[in-house]
Amino acid sequence: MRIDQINVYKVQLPVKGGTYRMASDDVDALDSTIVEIGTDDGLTGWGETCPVGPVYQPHHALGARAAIAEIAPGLMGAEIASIRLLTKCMDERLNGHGYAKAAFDIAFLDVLGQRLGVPISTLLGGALVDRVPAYYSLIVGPPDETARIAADKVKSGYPRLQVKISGRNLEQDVASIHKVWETVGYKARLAVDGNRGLTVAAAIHLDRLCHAIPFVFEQPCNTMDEIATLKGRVTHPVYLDESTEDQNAVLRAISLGIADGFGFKVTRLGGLTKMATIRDVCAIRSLPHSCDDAWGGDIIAAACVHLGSTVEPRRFEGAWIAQEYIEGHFDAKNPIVIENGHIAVPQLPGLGIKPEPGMFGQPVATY
Ligand code: 0XW
Ligand code: MG
Repeated sequence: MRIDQINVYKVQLPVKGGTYRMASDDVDALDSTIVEIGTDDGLTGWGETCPVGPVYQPHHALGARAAIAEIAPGLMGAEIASIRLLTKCMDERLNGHGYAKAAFDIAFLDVLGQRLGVPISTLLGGALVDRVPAYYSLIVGPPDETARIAADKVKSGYPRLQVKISGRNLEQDVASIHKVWETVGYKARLAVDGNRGLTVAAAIHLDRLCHAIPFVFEQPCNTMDEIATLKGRVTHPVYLDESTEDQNAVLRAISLGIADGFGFKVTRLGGLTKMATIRDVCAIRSLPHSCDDAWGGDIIAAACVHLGSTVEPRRFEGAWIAQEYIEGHFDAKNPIVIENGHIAVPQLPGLGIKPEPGMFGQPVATY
């Protein structure tokens, strides 16, 4: 089963319902890169990588396509059997650029799953559940409005909420956290996400001003080194998100003892295969984590859900997918949807979703 064609598509995903507002950036439309791999025995596999704008983390939509252009010719004719060999082949063409390689990794697993007649979750070690919890991310907004949406989302079944903060004065951030807590209480677990935006001083102040509210403090400051200085100075558990730039960064954070958990992004860690390794490392240290990506349609959503289903539920912080912000689906027959705050794990072979033929238009590159 050899690769005989690779198509690359550029897909514009406008944000449904208005601007998505974070500390680092406001986004209105995202540029997703999709790869379609064809094999000589007629199978097709899909992968996707979609940075949430150019500022959130060091990923760039055009960079993804440039990296894919470097890698793709070297994959032509390659056998889809050993993911390790395919990874080696990609690494020999291009150093780094894990978020672009991730799209191929997902597509390889999609093909392999179809070939073997099993869902990707089985290739990743096996699902423990048939649906995974999602979480809802409350964008930076006025405290009352944030609390109102929080109540709504808890009513619709979300077991976890992430309150985005920063990029404004501390008083408003503290008010948002208090209002959400007063409104939802223990009905949902809470994360407060600084998206790299706070100084160490602001993070310490915020921690003290919200000391009795049980939340995990996600990526409060820009760098891992700044976050390391919070150890012993804040009372809330600290999670790393953007700082987990690759597998080595995760190992560093664990060995320094500065992370109580993680917000993981599949593409940032280099794909499902690399993230499965990190999942197992986290299991050794009983560390909780999510399985998300920064943005993307049904392909990336399916990938997150497959991996999420293999994580021990007591440590699983949920899968964030962009479905609430995207009009329609890539696969109208088997869409990845959040129902009652949870997402069913696809049961069909491979990813379990197939984009409608022709829906992405003409490829921007074909090999
Ligand atoms: C909530 N997310 C998973 C979606 C946005 O891309 C940001 C991200 C995060 O937790 O930082
Ligand atoms: Mg985050």
